[in-house]
Amino acid sequence: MFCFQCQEAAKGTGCTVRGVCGKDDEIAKLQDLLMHMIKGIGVYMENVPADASGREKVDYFTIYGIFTTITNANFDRQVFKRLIKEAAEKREMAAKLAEQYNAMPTELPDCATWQPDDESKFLAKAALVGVLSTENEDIRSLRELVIYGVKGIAAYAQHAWVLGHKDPEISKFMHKAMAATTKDLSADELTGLVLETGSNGVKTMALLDKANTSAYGNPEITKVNIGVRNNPGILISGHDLKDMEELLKQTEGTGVDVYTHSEMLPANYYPAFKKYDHFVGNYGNSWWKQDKEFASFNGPILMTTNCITPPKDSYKDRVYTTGAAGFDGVKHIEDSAHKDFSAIIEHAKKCDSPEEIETGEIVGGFAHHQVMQLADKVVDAVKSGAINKFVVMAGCDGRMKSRNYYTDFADQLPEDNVILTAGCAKYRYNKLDLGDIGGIPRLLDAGQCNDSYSLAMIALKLKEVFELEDINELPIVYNIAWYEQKAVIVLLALLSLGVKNIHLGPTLPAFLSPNVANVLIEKFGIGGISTVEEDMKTMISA
Ligand code: FS2
Ligand code: SF4
Repeated sequence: MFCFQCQEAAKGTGCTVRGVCGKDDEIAKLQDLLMHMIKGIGVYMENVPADASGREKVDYFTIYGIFTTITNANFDRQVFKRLIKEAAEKREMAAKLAEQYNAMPTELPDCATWQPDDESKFLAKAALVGVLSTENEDIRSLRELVIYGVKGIAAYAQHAWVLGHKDPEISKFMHKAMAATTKDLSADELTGLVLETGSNGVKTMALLDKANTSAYGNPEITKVNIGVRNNPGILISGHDLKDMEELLKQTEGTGVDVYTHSEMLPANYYPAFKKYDHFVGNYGNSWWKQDKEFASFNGPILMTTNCITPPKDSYKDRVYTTGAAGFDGVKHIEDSAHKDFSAIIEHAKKCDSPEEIETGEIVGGFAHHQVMQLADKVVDAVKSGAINKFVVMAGCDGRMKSRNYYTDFADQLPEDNVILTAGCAKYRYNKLDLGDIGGIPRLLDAGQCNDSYSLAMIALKLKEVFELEDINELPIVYNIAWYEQKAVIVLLALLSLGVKNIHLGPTLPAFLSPNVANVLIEKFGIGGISTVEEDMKTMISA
């Protein structure tokens, strides 16, 4: 196996024996083969018109299939074997569409023709089509940068899709991007595609924002309880708000409480969810602490998406997955318009109530609509100098010790700085007492990683209010923490909006070759991080 798609890639170069995430050689290879098959679908679909009838099944398969390969989403080898075979059926449908719409490709690469009819050949085939099959390291780097951006798009598009918000133009782009990685494109052409991926990321995050807010209302300032009650509970994690809705509805009146974990925390900010009395609050911290927190929660846990870590035996029988998430030997709730969570609810009734690990409250809910309500106050604070800088610290959390940097950085920021955050990166500092500036909290949490879209909207609004030509003239510093591919699309989205001088940490991606990293540094001023003291001088005091 070879995988270098996340920030924890072994030795900063790539996992070759077993993933730091727990992905083994077989699963890594099956994921590579699935991606190969999906590229084949892209080859047929890239020129099929967006309004072609009959494309939805193919589009959704591509979105869903790619999503399963994102870091920490799915570790179930049977799922990948099934998806690889299903990909051949969808590729057949794609070929028919291409024929029907006069969009047949002139060349058919291996991914468009290879047939997965013998399971015993999957691993040998996978070994030929993985990341390292592109020999030139710069082309490999650019291709994978596009692919990882598309993985982020797939995750967000899938969430929007299940809420009934679909954009065939985004699907068309995904097919085009996947197909492009099979072609002999120059580094310049691929760099152009990287930016196009970013602008499609903006479109997808906007689509998901619309899907979430039209279904559940606009997030609003909320105090979230981080303590526990005495009833049995279900802990829900991941990013899928539709699952959240179904779970809350189905648990109502059962005597079972619901708590969020990690990236599901922002569900607490939505009016449609706040109305449920048995929705208690948030339990625990970000994804990588789940081994301890799932153990002490005592009740069943529903993983709706990433990030899953290999479950410990002490709680494995209490874990359920659904949607694109999966793990060998863990119970899976099948997809349907209205998922049936009764098994988890019955399970919860037999469990002890959660063990208290914290008490108190945290505050969040500062997505774009809520911040716009405070716009006058914010603008006045900037004009008067009460707010000197905004520091965007969105992104992901992770296991590495070096991420303590973000706690220290937040803690040491001058008191006239306001942090804008989204994603699970916030757990490094959301329990610090950072105070407020004239009633505006110094930590504004917009929501999940996809709600980084809100942070971009806030920046664009400020640019308009202050009548600036360039978004980079704003007093905003970007110090983003990344871990997996959704952070890659957030980064590319910001680049496509013209944001420069983003700092990315705790380390730069292993998949950036030195030359590609240089292009990003020269063209966009991307930089890494150093020590808190040094970065305070260069990012904040400068
Ligand atoms: Fe955090 Fe993990 Fe949100 Fe990422 S829960 S690192 O996949 O998507 O952010
Ligand atoms: Fe390694 Fe990350 Fe790939 Fe897992 S997802 S195998 S940790 S690079």
